[in-house]
Amino acid sequence: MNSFPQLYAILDASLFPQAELMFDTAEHLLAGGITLLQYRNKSGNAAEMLEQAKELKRRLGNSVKLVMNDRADLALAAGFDGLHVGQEDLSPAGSRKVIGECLWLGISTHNMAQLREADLTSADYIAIGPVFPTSGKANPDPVVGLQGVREARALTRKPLVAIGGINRANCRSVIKAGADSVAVISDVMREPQKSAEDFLRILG
Ligand code: TZP
Ligand code: MG
Repeated sequence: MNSFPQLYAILDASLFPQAELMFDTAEHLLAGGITLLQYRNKSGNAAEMLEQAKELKRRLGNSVKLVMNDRADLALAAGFDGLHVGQEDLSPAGSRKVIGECLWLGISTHNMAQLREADLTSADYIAIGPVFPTSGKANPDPVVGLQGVREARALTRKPLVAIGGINRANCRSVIKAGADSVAVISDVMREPQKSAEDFLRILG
């Protein structure tokens, strides 16, 4: 993977009162220039998740890489480009058994021990966080700060995605600390097109 997208937008289904608003947001993010998007739904049932994922793919076409959170089966069923797993989901090896070698596989880590372990797997990228305090996740792990990003950078050559409390005001500091990419939920929600444009301009 030569150049990993610097902006990794995440659509969290729980933040949208209606799915239509989520699809609209996705289209605005696309207009704003995003090339990597994760669909995250912690409370939907499988049927609903698959329908929403397929609709995202229909609307975003092939210009955006689509990553499914947690669910290897739905990543395949929806024709997504990748899967993102956490520490309590299928292991990277287990995930690969389901998704094969072609899809991107990302894994979340929250400390250096987890990061070292993830580095030894077939993951295509590693996420580290939360970097800053966040309201985007229930029961977040302790913040790792910019220092955590620096330490993570020193421990892996895989693409490093920073997550947690990242916004337009602080994203440069995160990239400067060594992240290849910033993953963002809240700060791409309210004005998605402008926000994506802002991020890409600030980081570019
Ligand atoms: N994992 C670590 S922090 C986080 C996740 C899913 C939430 C990020 O949300 P926000 O709004 O960008 O802080
Ligand atoms: Mg997970």
